[in-house]
Amino acid sequence: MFIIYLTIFFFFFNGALIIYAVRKWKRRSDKDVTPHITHDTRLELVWSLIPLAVVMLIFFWGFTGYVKAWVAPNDAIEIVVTGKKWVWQFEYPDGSRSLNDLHVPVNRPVKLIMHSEDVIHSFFVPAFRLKRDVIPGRYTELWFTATEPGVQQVFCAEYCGKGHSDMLARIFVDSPEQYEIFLKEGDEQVRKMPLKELGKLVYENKGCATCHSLDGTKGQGPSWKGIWAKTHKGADGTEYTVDANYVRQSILQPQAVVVQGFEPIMPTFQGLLREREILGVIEYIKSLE
Ligand code: HEC
Ligand SMILES: [Cu+2]
Repeated sequence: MFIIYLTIFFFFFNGALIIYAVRKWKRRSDKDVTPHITHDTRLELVWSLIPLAVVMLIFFWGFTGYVKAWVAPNDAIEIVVTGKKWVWQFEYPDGSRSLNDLHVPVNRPVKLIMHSEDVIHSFFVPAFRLKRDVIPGRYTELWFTATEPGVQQVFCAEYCGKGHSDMLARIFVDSPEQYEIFLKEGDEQVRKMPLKELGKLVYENKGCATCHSLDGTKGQGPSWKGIWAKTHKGADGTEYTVDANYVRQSILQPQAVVVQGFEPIMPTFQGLLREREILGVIEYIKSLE
């Protein structure tokens, strides 16, 4: 606003000076002779030093704002953000983790320390006017203070492959009490939702959907359609039955048994899914005829 008012002032001030000069020194007759003028040191100093003072004021004012926008306060909560095809993973100061759902307490500065495990992603929170690249082999940072409880959408804003548009996360701005409960027990959904629905939610929100289909089509991973209680073959030909223990093992140690015809590319979800979420996935797979 300072710059706008300054600009409006000088627009009218300069305009008035021009009109005044044009009228005062108008050539009135052929006898008017334009005097030979070289310079006026006093005037030149005035029109150099005053603008210099004004732009210096704008510079330092803007610079302090810039530093404030980029350097997190010392008491900020530090959360490590990992981007990987095609999920966002968050790790909190107490070691607990979450996938695609970032919980932060309201009115506390939060600093995100971000890096990527594969290609360049970009952490974009339109509601907070925040966007920054997430790069393999280098940390980038963002910080913010969320001032209203609620849920905000996060996008990946750097094209990173087939699942790019599904690389979504949400920021839950919690009250301090809700945040403490989240750190201890997981969010409300994890604690209260019926298992089957929770499993569906895990499937949609935790990245399973980028590799596993529900309709029988083969993706990067096998479809989940109708696999419950069936006997499948592993890469080395050994047979196994899809039951609760097997599904649990597939989630925590995906490389223990690699399904025949697939690459061992499934990442482990050890520490990323809570016990109840794993039970939910089991119930959900059971329900897929
Ligand atoms: C990057 C792709 C990818 C993601 C993401 C992924 N998986 Fe997988 N998954 C695979 C592949 C590939 C296999 C087959 C090879 C293997 O068993 O390791 C597999 C196998 C499985 C199996 C065994 C299926 C069978 O027919 O025997 C289960 C169960 C499973 N995944 C569950 C999950 C769950 C739950 C999630 C989400 C929390 C998930 N996967 C996320 C790629 C993925
Ligand atoms: Cu991405």
